[in-house]
Amino acid sequence: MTTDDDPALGLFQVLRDDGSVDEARDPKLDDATLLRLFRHMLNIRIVDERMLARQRQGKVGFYGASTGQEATPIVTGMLLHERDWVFQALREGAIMLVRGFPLETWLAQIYGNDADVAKGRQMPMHMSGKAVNHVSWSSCLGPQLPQAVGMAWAAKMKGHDDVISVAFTGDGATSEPDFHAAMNFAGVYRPPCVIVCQNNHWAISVPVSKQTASQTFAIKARAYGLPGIRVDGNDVLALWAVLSAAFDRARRGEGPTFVEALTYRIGAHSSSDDPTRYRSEEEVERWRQKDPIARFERYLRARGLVTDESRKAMEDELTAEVLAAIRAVEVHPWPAREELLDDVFEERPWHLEEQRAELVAGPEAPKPGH
Ligand SMILES: Cc1ncc(C[n+]2csc(CCOP(=O)(O)OP(=O)(O)O)c2C)c(N)n1
Ligand SMILES: [Mg+2]
Repeated sequence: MTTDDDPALGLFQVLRDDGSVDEARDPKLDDATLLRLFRHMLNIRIVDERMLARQRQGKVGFYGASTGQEATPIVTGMLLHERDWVFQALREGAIMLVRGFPLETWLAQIYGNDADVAKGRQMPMHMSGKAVNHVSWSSCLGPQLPQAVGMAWAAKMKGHDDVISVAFTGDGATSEPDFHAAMNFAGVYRPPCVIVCQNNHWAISVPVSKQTASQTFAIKARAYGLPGIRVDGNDVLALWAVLSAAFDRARRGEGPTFVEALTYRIGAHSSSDDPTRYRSEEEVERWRQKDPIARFERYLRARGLVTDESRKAMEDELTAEVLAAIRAVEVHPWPAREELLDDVFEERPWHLEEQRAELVAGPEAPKPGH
């Protein structure tokens, strides 16, 4: 077997750079699905641009964009069923939007205001939604992986045969003990889960060459006894083929899969990072040429599904929707401060009563936007 024939060492691709496809691997999606994929990708790119600007204006404290990495979360969101579970890392929040979570409520998490389902108690970009079975990630890297494996295992034990869970990790988080614990449990107990590594080449300033000596991340799966497959993470059609096969396999009770999606973080790690300190503009430019949205757009144009006019109309419409949602969310006040100590105990013990009384007697926080 050559490297290219080995799914853990080769790179599964469908879309060529010129917009043509590998016919043998093409998942042959219908026009409406192709356009929905494109629309969702464009949407999160616009959200990211606008929210990074809001962060610079001091309206929100922190933001982590998925620019350049939109394809994996959008394809995942489109493929999942209503009862499936998602355990995201930093850059997969858009899955919630694809699964029908309202943008305004999603944004409220970033503002931490009273429209946030988590009541403003999480750092920005740690969104969750019970309505879409989406679990917030933890700022410390890795815990979402054993959580997802446990969730799938629980579903299996309860006989919920149609439910799968999907977990995400970055390349950097594969060095965390939780990654290895999750992969080992997945291999041994074979719950219906899929673990996806978004290999974007960097963990803040640490390159993949300092993260692992393995030939690829996908090959790590072999040691744990589960299939590993390496896919072009900037190729929407390849992701569709690989992820749908992995999800179906889990759904059929045939066990977990580990997927490495090769991609690149075009922007900064987060609003607190300056990537010019550790990587070259030439490298970024090389990856800009592989932009997943532009590449998919070339394919859609070649199929006659996107024209200059339809592209502009879609972008204008999405931008108007995003700006409307931002305006709507920004009028919300902070959560009432007396709520801060709710939900800890069923009945508040005396020491929390005391702290609550002190909190309420103290000075008020400034209103949002000031
Ligand atoms: C246990 C732990 N160590 C370090 C950090 C600081 N940190 C936050 S994000 C990050 C890089 C993560 O890289 P990767 O897993 O590749 O994900 P990416 O940000 O590239 O999507 C680091 C080191 C942390 N949050 N938790
Ligand atoms: Mg990374």
